[in-house]
Amino acid sequence: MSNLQTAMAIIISTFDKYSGKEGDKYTLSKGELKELLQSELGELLGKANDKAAVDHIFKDLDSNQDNSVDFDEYGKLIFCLTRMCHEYFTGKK
Ligand SMILES: [Ca+2]
Repeated sequence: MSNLQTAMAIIISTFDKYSGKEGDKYTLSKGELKELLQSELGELLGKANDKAAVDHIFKDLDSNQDNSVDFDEYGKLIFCLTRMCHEYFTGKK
């Protein structure tokens, strides 16, 4: 598998790992999102421990406001973080 295919597989399996914990197994509840952010992105986000920050991220991602983060909405998180890293590494910002 190419690196990109590996990355996609990881993005999918990470979603599944947390979305299956409680309630609807195809979406992330706020608790599940919080756990994902802390366990998988803690170093990158730093303040994911901050409840207000988690609330803010959750609200931003939940664009259809059904109080859960589905795979499309999770995709936005991944893309935003990837773009942030890209800007960081290319020195654009
Ligand atoms: Ca949603």
